Amino acid sequence: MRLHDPTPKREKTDLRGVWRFWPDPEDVGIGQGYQDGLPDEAALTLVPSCWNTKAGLRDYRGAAWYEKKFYGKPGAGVLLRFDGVCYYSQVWLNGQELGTHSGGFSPFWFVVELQGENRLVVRADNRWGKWVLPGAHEFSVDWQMYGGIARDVWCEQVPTVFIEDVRIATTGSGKMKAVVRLMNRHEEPARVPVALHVSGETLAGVEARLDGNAREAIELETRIGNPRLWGLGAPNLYDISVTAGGDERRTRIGFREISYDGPALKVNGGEVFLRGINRHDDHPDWGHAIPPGLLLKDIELIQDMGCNAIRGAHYPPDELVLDLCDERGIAFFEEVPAYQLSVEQLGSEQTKLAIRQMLDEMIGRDFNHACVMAWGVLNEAETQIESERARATVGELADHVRALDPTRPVTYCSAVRGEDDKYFDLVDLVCINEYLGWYRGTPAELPALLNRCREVWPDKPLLVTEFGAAAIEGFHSADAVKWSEEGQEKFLRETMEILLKRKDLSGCFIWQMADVEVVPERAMQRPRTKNNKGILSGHRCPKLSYWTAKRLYERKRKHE
Ligand code: ADA
Repeated sequence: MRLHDPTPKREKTDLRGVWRFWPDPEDVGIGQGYQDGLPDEAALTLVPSCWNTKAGLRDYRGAAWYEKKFYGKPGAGVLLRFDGVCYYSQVWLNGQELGTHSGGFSPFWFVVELQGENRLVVRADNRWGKWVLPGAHEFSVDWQMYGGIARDVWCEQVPTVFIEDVRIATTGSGKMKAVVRLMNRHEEPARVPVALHVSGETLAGVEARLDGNAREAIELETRIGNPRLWGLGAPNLYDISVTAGGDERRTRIGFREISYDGPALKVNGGEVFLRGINRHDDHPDWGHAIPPGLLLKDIELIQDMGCNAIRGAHYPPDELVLDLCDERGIAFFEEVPAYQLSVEQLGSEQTKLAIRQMLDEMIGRDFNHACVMAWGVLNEAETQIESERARATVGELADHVRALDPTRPVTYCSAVRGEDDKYFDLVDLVCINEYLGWYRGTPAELPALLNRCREVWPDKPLLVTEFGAAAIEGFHSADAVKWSEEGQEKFLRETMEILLKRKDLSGCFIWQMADVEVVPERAMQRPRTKNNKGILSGHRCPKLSYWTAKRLYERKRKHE
């Protein structure tokens, strides 16, 4: 669900709702012909949803099948879109395979012709392996590997020539450059007028010529005078419409400039301090398929505690989260799920290509969101180990992001303290995840560590993108022992007092907003099979540390 309709002229069929569902632990479905219809005894389920929130399937990792019958206009050309299927999916329509997709957190679509009565069948698979990142070692992820059609599904009628994508780069001086990607569905060549409208005023136009069954990218440049800039806490957005013949795409943009050519991160020329928090798209009752109202509540809770930034751990979130951040002037640090890769995985061609695909899809979906402040290509890979192939991968991924989007910094998050990391010279920001006081040492060691980081990397913005401690909700201790709410509060207070005073930091991000479910392999490290470092419980009930974080972030905001 979005805050605005990107394609208002297209007649849509919403495919959310009740589908037939059938787990396939023996993975025999294709041989049994499930693509032509599921077994009669198939149960019902809701889409979007994650099967791990269904009784008896919490840790099911394998294939499962979905089926939906729906009516359409015979012969109508439609774009059939999935916003996210975890993690690998195959799709059939009326018995014909449409294709596959790898990756659970980015949209994919097919352009097809409908019949009157249509049968849509999806095979989803949440095992990790050759097609799925993050890595494939035993403790691969510190979240739950949910499976299922976790985000919205719908189809929308498209004309012969339609707009596939619109990306608009802006500057703080009001310049805007739109790249409009068109598709011609017919074998006959076509000509269509393409125009760019800003807040209802037509500012640029051109006639596009397309060969039969071809795509074409059109560039439209224009400028508006004295734009109301988008900034942290200043959510000035502009409604954009791009028309191409009878089709229209709408988006919202912000005019702003992010600069990072020195030790400070700046937005519209002013230094910023990101009062951040890490947030998973996770809920104990919904998995990744969090209803819109709860997503809104998350953003309200985050804003209410004085945050002005969110890091999307560790994958692109439901796009509604970005709509809400655009509208509230909250910065978003977005990354792909390339999580704790070994230096060997980092050096493998297959891994690089998989990360590249995820970057293409993340940036393709979210380019126009004013709130996105940085693109992250890795989280906690073994970047303390020098390797020519790993260096080549990091360099190529960083350059690929810059080619896709020259307007934002590219980075990765490292768990090896900045001074020991070998590849930060290849990216624009130094981002370190540091748990002094939880996994080792004490918060009192943090200033020296940050000083060394600053010495090694004097000319790049420095951010602490994770710091945190665990607390089992409701467990209290007069001695503030580990795992108690008092212990978490003490850790957070001591650490935030240090971080929020530093003039050489561009931000810090608490790990993490809410407790999240994790894979069973982590159970011995993660009591209750949850990552308990939330300052909220999984059901968003504040722990003691929430109030401390709120107090300290509010104090920081008032002194800005
Ligand atoms: C890492 C990782 C997080 C989480 C955290 C923790 O920094 O990036 O996903 O696992 O550690 O809780 O230890």
